[in-house]
This record gives sequence, structure tokens and C-alpha cells, in this order.
Amino acid sequence: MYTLSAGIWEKFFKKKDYFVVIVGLDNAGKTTFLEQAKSHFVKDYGMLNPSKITATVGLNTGKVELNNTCLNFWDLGGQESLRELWPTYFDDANAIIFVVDATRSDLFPTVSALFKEVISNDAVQNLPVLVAVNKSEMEGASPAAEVRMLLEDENHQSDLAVLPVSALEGTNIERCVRWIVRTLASQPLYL
Ligand code: G3D
Repeated sequence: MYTLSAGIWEKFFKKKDYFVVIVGLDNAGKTTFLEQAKSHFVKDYGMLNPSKITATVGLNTGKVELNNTCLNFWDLGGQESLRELWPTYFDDANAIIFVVDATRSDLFPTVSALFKEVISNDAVQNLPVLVAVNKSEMEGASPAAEVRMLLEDENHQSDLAVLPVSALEGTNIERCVRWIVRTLASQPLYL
């Protein structure tokens, strides 16, 4: 009886912890995205002034709680020399956020190759992946649909969302976080 009640308690009330890895090319806006997510969901969190956000060397972390879910974010440095460390984090990840700078269509071939590399990693194959098409408030930014076509890969088996965002202005950041939470909660596979 105790085991049954403990099981019910765990299922409905215990906070579920997930790890979400944020990757993308350097300067795409990963750290700004994380700062916005924290400022939306962490009570009294004072977002860093964007001008004070410097290039990620190694790792930034952040925790966001909503409902009975706790998302632990790892924002990984995007410089070429740091990318070889990404797979180490994929092994423990429950979801991936891939940030693309929508204003840098000149980098799209590199972005596409990098995305394929990420999703072909064995540990990522079955994880939900959210592509944040960032800086979308800027004139000349490529639409999310174009980025989606660029990244379409029939080998990726699990959930994929491609959303336009502005990490700087906070547009759609909440929607991204809620998509991750909803997708994780709906798939026992990801638990
Ligand atoms: P990274 O963590 O991927 O390396 P950062 O990227 O979060 O450090 O952001 C890199 C630069 O892009 C920063 O500008 C930041 O303010 C800017 N940026 C991030 N998100 C957006 C966005 O949605 N819109 C616009 N217009 N700019 C954004 P600086 O000038 O500090 O390098």
C-alpha cells in the first residue's frame, strides 16, 4: 500500500528534473535565450543586461521551474574548439535547444551541417529538439519556415519544433520553454 501511494505521489507531485542542452554557433544568442528564460520563469530574477553578456567559454547553467517540472539548462559554448565537448552533455540530456541566428544566412550551410551532426548523435536521436530561430525581430531575418526547410532531416525520429524568437526582446521564449515541458511530459520515453 505504501509503495502504491508513494508511486502515485511521485507521479503527480514530485518535481521531475530534466536536462536541456542549448547549442548553436557562437553569437547565435544562446546565453541571451537562457537569460530570457530565467527572467520569465524565475521569480525576482534580474536579467543580465544584454551588453554584459559575453561569449560563453565552457558552460552557463540555469534552472527554470514550472508546474511540477524543473528544467536544468546547459548553455554550451559554440566556438569550434568547444563543440567537441557537446556530445559529453548529450548523453545526459532530455531535450535540445538549437539556436540559429536568422540574420546570418551566410552561415546557413555551416548551421545545417552542424545541426545534422547534432541530431545524428545517438544520444540525441530520440530527444525532442527545439530550433529557436533567433534575432527574428531584425529586418532581413530569415523566416522560421526557411530555416525549417534548411534543417529538415528525415532521419530524426522524435519531436521537432522550429519557432521564430527574439531572445533580446523575449518574444516566444516562454512558448519555447512550454513546448519543451509539454513535449517531455507527453512522452514517457523521455522520462
Ligand atoms: P551566444 O551565447 O550564442 O554566443 P549571445 O550569443 O547570447 O552572447 O548573443 C550574441 C550577440 O547577439 C549579443 O550581442 C546579443 O545581444 C545579440 N542577440 C542575442 N539575441 C538577440 C536577438 O534576439 N536579437 C538581436 N538583435 N540580437 C540578439 P553583442 O552585441 O553583445 O555581441
